[in-house]
Amino acid sequence: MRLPRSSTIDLSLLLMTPCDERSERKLSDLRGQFLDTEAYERELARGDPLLYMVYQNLGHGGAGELYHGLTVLQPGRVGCEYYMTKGHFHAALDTSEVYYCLRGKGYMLMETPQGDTACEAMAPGLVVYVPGTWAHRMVNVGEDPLLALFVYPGYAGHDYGTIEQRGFRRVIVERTGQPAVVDNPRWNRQDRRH
Ligand code: S6P
Ligand code: ZN
Repeated sequence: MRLPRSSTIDLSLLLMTPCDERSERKLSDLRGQFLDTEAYERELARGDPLLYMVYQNLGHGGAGELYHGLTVLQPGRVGCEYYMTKGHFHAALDTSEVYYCLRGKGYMLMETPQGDTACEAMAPGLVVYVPGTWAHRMVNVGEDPLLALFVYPGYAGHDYGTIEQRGFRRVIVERTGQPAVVDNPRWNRQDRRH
């Protein structure tokens, strides 16, 4: 039997507790995604910084279940490109996701397999709806950690391979002190792998 439960999100300690799974991604996990490869190697040589933590409550992936949790994305840049999450399509392509921003300042970059793109602001109180078929990636353009609660169907699964290979069509870089959404010159349009 599935039992009701609650967790606490602590906006100062930057965590959700209790949770079923806690995972972290470091700069080395995003190899090939940042535009400035020299800056990437330089940062990596300095010590492979933590980019983000994900706290999740899971289940058995059955129809009707909602997985949910907290993403904590650190501030920083590789060259002029802001820290971001790896980004993915859902393996069950048509599954959607809701993000509720709790702290920080950033954007949700999104794109479809056909290459349509969208970008929604993330700031405390803003809710971003990611419809099915849209790949999604959080980008932190602020000085503080970017925190967001997320909820998605338990059977969604993740396709990371497509983004690893083609990147996102748009990237967010700092231009004269401001974030700018620009075309990714290395974006490699190809069909989704799965
Ligand atoms: C899962 C949901 C989030 C992300 C998290 C980290 O569908 O979108 O839990 O997993 O924000 O991003 P990523 O791209 O490394 O999974
Ligand atoms: Zn997702």
